[in-house]
Amino acid sequence: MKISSAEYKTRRQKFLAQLPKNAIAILPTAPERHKTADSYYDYHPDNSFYYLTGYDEPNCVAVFMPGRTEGEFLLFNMLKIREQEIWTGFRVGQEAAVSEYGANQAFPMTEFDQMLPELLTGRESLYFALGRNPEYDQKIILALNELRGRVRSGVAVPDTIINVEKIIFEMRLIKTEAEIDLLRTAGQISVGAHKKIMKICKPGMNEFHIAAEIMYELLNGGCQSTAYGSIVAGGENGIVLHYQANNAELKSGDLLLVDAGGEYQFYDADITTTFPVNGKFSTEQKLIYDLVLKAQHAAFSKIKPGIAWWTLQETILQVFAEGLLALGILQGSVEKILEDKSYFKFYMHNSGHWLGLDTHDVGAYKVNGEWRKLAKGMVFTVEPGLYLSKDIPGLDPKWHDIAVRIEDDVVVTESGYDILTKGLPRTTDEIEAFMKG
Ligand SMILES: [Mn+2]
Repeated sequence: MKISSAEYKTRRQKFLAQLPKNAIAILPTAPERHKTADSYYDYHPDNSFYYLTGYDEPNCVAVFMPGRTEGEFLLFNMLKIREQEIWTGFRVGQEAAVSEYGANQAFPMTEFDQMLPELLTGRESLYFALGRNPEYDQKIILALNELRGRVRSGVAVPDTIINVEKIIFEMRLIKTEAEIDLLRTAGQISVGAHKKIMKICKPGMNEFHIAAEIMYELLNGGCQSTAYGSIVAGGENGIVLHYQANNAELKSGDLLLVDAGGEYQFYDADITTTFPVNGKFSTEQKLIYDLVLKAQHAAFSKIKPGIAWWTLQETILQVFAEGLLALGILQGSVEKILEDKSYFKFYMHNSGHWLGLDTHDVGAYKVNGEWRKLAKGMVFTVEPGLYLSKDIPGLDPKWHDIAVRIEDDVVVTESGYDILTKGLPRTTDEIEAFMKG
């Protein structure tokens, strides 16, 4: 299962159709990041560059020029040099950039700087993400300056620079069937990893044992990496929303909150499970867990095309306000709690985020000042949570350090939604039975 070259071609056509006739778009991929003088961090291409090209090698740049007779899509990439391939692996080279990746023309990266002024000549606007890649900012500035020095000889220079990502981010927000397949695969491999850790978790283990087991299951399932740094947070560590230390001992009587997912062919999964370290919820843990699960289900039930994004958060807040009031954790009335936001000390984040090539995927949440309406093909997380820190003044000690988040990934369908991360034990009964069995 792979995104086909035909789909990449369709994406490029849609992108090109949104560029003015006399524009040029320049999209470098992400730079390699040095770890030491002669070693690098794992390479990850720029996601918007990858979205339009399917090309994952470093040191390349895509150029789009609507209406150009020699072709509208140019790729500058690394030379295929046998001696270097022996050290760092296969390279596509210029020939295959055309035959396999659909470039109209491909040139060695070494020629980019020299060709750039000529490519910019006669183009009125430049679509480029300034500030994203300082090396390319510099190249662009140098080329523009060189051209400006030649204006007296009648050379036309782009006089506006427009952020190219705006177009691509909107495209990336609506997923195709092939993308949804990959997101579902990422989701299902990640579900397997979460089930595995629920099975093996025992008091006395360390958070890093769980983190290691997740990594193993994800890679063994075919993921290229984790989608983001796994959060494995026992007991009070669960209060820290982006806890990354993952090095504390897991204690009987504590909950374990695990927020982890895999990246599969560059598409991400994002799942949070919360379960008791010893396999049995306490009365208070169960009450809070049930409330969070209820909020998640309430949010799910709203998902369909046409619903405003913020409806999901409003739904969660309503359930939390009612529930925290009923449990005696908050006082007053539901209206007052929602009005004065007193829930905020227990729930301080949003209902979720877009999901795709990025875990916190791109695309605006508001359009013309209004919350975006959901549409078929949008993929996002639904992740309500309650974090009952012992540091919250006036909180009855019986609730101290109960942290619960429940997170799944969903896709909006024609008439509703589909959960991409199906298959996890989710109710407290299901979790207890699963951990025992
Ligand atoms: Mn998330």
